[in-house]
Amino acid sequence: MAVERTLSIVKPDAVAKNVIGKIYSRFESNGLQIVAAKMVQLSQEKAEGFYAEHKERPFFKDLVDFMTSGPVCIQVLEGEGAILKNRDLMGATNPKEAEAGTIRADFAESIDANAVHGSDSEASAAREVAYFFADEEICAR
Ligand code: RTP
Ligand code: MG
Repeated sequence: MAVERTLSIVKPDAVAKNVIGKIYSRFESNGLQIVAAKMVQLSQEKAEGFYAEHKERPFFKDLVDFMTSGPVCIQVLEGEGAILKNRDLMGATNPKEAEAGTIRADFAESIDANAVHGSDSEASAAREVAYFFADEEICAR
């Protein structure tokens, strides 16, 4: 399987719950390496641009309000099959439907406050990594 990079975000609810380390630990113990990381307070404009694919959806405003409600941790994860592996570790979008042992089952409260984001395809991973990180901010391992 190819080594991939994917974009991950620990969302404001999980940062507020003080579980950044527990979430990072899930990545590290499942063969994913953190090759870039930063904590930021997203502006409305930055959050809207990030979730542009959802701008016509009824939940768009709530999503942007939530993502700007507090700091987030943004990281690039690298590893074999990293994109799908991260999505598997995250669990379903709605934590009520997420499999036991997944990040969302263990740390998320609701479909809005669902603890983590992860790129959902090779194309979105490439776009999302470049949206938040310059090449020189990613540390090859
Ligand atoms: P994410 O992009 O944050 O990793 O989440 P995802 O791929 O699992 O879900 P996606 O369909 O991309 O939706 C982005 C975020 O919008 C919120 N959402 N709310 N009320 C709803 O029906 C609804 N659907 C999606 C969720 O917070 C989701 O993470
Ligand atoms: Mg998504």
